[in-house]
Amino acid sequence: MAEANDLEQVFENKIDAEEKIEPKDWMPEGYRKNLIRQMSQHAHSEVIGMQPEGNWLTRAPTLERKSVLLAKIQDEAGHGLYLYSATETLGITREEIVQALHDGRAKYASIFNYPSLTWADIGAIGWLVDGAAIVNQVALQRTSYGPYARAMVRICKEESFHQRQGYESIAVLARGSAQQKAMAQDALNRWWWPSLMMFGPHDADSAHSAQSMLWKIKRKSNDELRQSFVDQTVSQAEIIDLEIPDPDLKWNEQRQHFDFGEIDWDEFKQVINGNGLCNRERLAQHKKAHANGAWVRDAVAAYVKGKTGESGE
Ligand code: FAQ
Repeated sequence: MAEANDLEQVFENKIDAEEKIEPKDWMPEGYRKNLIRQMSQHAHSEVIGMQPEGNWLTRAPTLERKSVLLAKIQDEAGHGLYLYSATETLGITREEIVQALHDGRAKYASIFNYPSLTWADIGAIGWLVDGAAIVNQVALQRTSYGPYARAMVRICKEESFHQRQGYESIAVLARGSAQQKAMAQDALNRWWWPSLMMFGPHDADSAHSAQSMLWKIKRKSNDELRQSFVDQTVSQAEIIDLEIPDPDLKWNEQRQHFDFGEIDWDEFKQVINGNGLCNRERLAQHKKAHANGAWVRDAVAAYVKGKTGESGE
């Protein structure tokens, strides 16, 4: 018992001293489980997030736009892979992680359950969805678990390029013909509120936040991050002469932040519980792609076994 207390104390001291917790370090079971939950969901988001963008690959308006979009989508796959690998350092297999997604036990970001209806949506995803993701991920570079923090450093660099290419793409539409501008505005109208939902419930309603903040898994709360995103995005919309679809949005001199309207939390709950516009389609597509890739996993396992005599699974 004394030994367990000592281990706990060493862990707490490291957290207090801003030292990273590494895979071989002792950690409380709750810390490990919470990290597996958040990191695997983050990985799933990166991978499922490829679907709404992939929808426009064959219809990108120019070869250059297509190349950029293809590179971006491949980056997202890479982010998923770093994050799956980082999650595996916590003692769970890739197979178990993917199974949890397929069984509906693991979530992925609500935003990817909305459809990408027009080319302007691709700009909006880069500008708003990657923009929101970066705000969160910059804070996560200082998360207490070493492999997660290190994965975030590279991911943030790439997301930053994604955000800029999305903003540039929607800016071109916004200063184009009246029809193109209307398409850009329509995309902003549809993606704004789901982007704010990406930060999760209000702090007071967030099941995991208090403990995650104590363990320094999360460095900023859901509401703090959401506020930063709103504050930085309002002027970006102004520059390209698009209007944020929120009549309650206004600068608050006293708080030195923008006030903004209330999110439709019923819609949020519906989406995270599997009833959004595209939940079924996204999961079905993932299951299909996973089944189609079984031969690759089998071939790798057979190759590793042939080389080492060990099972490659
Ligand atoms: N969607 O107690 P909290 C990207 C769930 S990457 C779905 O506040 P927590 C790149 C939450 O899991 C975007 N579920 O939870 C890209 C929990 O349910 P559980 C992904 C949500 O973990 C761009 C319950 O509600 N980024 O976009 C959402 O402390 C373009 C209670 O919530 C990350 O995942 C939601 N929005 O805080 C790719 C960042 N919000 O698990 C392609 C890492 C909450 O008990 C194209 N994750 N829930 O069943 C985080 O920072 C946190 O997990 C939060 C939620 C902030 C998302």
